[in-house]
Amino acid sequence: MTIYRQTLLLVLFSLWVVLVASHGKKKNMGVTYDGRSLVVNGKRELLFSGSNHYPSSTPDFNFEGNYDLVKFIKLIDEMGMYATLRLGPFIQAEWNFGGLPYWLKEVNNITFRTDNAPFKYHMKKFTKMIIKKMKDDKFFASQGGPIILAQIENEYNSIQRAFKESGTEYVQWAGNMAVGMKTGVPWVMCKQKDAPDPVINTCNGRNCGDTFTGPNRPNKPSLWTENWTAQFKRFGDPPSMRAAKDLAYSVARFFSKNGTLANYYMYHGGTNFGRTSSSFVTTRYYDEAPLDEFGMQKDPKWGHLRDLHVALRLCKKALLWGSTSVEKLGDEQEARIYQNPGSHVCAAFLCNNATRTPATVTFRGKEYYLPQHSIRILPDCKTVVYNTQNVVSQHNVRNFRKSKNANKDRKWVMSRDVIPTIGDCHVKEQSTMELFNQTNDTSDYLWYTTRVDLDDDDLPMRIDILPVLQVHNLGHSMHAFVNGEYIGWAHGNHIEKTFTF
Ligand SMILES: *[C@@H]1O[C@H](CO)[C@@H](O)[C@H](O)[C@H]1NC(C)=O
Ligand SMILES: *[C@@H]1O[C@H](CO)[C@@H](O)[C@H](O)[C@H]1NC(C)=O
Ligand SMILES: *[C@@H]1O[C@H](CO)[C@@H](O)[C@H](O)[C@H]1NC(C)=O
Ligand SMILES: *[C@@H]1O[C@H](CO)[C@@H](O)[C@H](O)[C@H]1NC(C)=O
Ligand SMILES: *[C@@H]1O[C@H](CO)[C@@H](O)[C@H](O)[C@H]1NC(C)=O
Ligand SMILES: CC(=O)N[C@H]1CO[C@H](CO)[C@@H](O)[C@@H]1O
Repeated sequence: MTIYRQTLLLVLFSLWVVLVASHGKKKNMGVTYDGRSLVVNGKRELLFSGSNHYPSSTPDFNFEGNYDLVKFIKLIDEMGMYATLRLGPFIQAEWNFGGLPYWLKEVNNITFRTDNAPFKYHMKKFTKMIIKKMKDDKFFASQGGPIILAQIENEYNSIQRAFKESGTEYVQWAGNMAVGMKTGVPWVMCKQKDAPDPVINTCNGRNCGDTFTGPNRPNKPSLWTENWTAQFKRFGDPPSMRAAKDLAYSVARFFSKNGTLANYYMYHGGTNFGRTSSSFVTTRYYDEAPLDEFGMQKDPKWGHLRDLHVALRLCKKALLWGSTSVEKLGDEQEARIYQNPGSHVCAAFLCNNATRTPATVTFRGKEYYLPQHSIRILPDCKTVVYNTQNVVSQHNVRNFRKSKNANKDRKWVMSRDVIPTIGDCHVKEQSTMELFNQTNDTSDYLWYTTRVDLDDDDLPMRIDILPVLQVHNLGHSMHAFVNGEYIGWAHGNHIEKTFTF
């Protein structure tokens, strides 16, 4: 288990364009980039990509027993897709301890994710090990394999300030360390404005078309490494949906503003098996993604995005080689145009940013009706092939039936816990010890026992006033027993973590 966590990678695979690109004869010119896009085997590319945490996938995709990353990358290659290797080692990913193994916490003098020698030692060792595994099987595009991009760290900027200069040092160190691995493919750092050259700083977010401040050098492309297709759920959360229309708007907007790669997070949801989850996160992980927990299409999201990708691909030449301009069409309406002067290559995005009101605009002598919060895509600057607000893809519903097969040999097992007395406790301390530390992250349960001797003077005189047991701890939930008798339970939630019992 520990070894597995250590090698958990977030693998993203790209769809569509990629299928075409890799069906030709393989060249291994590797991957570079310019101010427009990634340059794969010598050619600029538009890339559509979807995140998948393969260990959370349905059983026919679950390499149980070995969690075989190598096998997974091979499969991606066989399917004619590319991969982005986001190797962390801290990956967040709503996973125990963000993917870091428990033992790392016990390393002498370690401080995670900052300019700290023990942490850097282990981070480098891990990165080297993964890169070697990938190189041994010739998985990098520079070796003829499917990996076209790699990521070090993850959204570090959310904690960077707490570490002051040491945080800044660490970012530089991490970027340089990764580049030093010589993979022949570019590295990215997401949400990291100060990513050191030649590492590309990329956007994570819901509306990168409007929120991304852009690459930190003109010779780096605009890439979107995480865009929520919904939101992961925590126990007690209301249902979370992100409408297909809204998602399509954001992606179209990003591509209308120099974007050339978008990765959906998640594209395929999954299941948190066993204890593989972070606190309060539900077992069902990202079921609202275009491919649900079971790998089935969720429509219209899946179809509406497919149609969007087709429309964007029709604009490929203009997007990758055209020069950009903007034409104001109204207060909140604009056209974003990619055009090659002196050629017929031209693509336009007609955008209505008003959230409530539709508008009719005139573009190059023709009238266009733009629903509220919508983008129309015109791959020849004349013909509308796609409108983010106009969902033509069918809605589907999912039904569940009991599976005879799955329920055939089911065996239920019951076990009985012995309620320990103080004499049974292995560790005796004056204050409660940390659970994570005591169990080495092998269990979420731990008995804490204390003994309080009361004599008659301690007990209230009136029988309607009961003694109060107060437990101060940072655990998530508690079952309480007094004199071997169950007296009740209490728990916190992700917003209000503490509770009083
Ligand atoms: C840990 O830090 C202390 C105090 O800075 C130092 O004395 C000790 O040698 C360090 N231990 C290791 C294993 O680096
Ligand atoms: C897109 O890139 C061009 C240069 O290639 C630049 O002039 C323009 O400002 C960029 N647009 C946005 C929205 O970043
Ligand atoms: C579009 O509207 C949003 C909020 O309604 C605003 O934050 C954003 O700046 C607007 N973008 C443009 C290009 O007008
Ligand atoms: C728990 O943490 C303490 C202090 O950091 C350490 O000395 C001890 O070895 C840890 N316990 C286990 C079981 O690892
Ligand atoms: C946790 O790890 C420590 C040190 O490796 C070991 O002594 C202890 O027995 C382990 N405890 C559990 C509950 O696995
Ligand atoms: C993972 C990630 O970047 N998530 C972002 C998705 O978009 C929302 C809204 O912009 C952000 O709050 C999340 O951080």
